[in-house]
Amino acid sequence: MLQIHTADVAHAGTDARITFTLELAGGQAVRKTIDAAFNGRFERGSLNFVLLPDASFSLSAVRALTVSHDGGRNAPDWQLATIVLRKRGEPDRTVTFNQLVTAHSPVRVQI
Ligand SMILES: [Ca+2]
Repeated sequence: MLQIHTADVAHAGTDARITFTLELAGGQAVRKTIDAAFNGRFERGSLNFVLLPDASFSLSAVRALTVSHDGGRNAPDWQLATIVLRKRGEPDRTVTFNQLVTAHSPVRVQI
């Protein structure tokens, strides 16, 4: 599961379609796209939770996390603070972004 914290500053939120990509040791990737307009998600200062389609991997196998969005709807630029990788029985892994994610410009953080 991803626990995503949007920064608490003006215009931080987004309603775009966001894609999260986890790169795993061995070269596999796990990808999930969500609609940030749904149900008030990904607004300023909010915490949102995203379930991954394949949760069979260990968090320790994650090598990089990439976020991108399609620039959809109004004011799509997204001020992303942190993403915490969480899985039962494993320690959390916190990935710090603290940057603006703009349309079609994926932000990749190695962890
Ligand atoms: Ca939103």
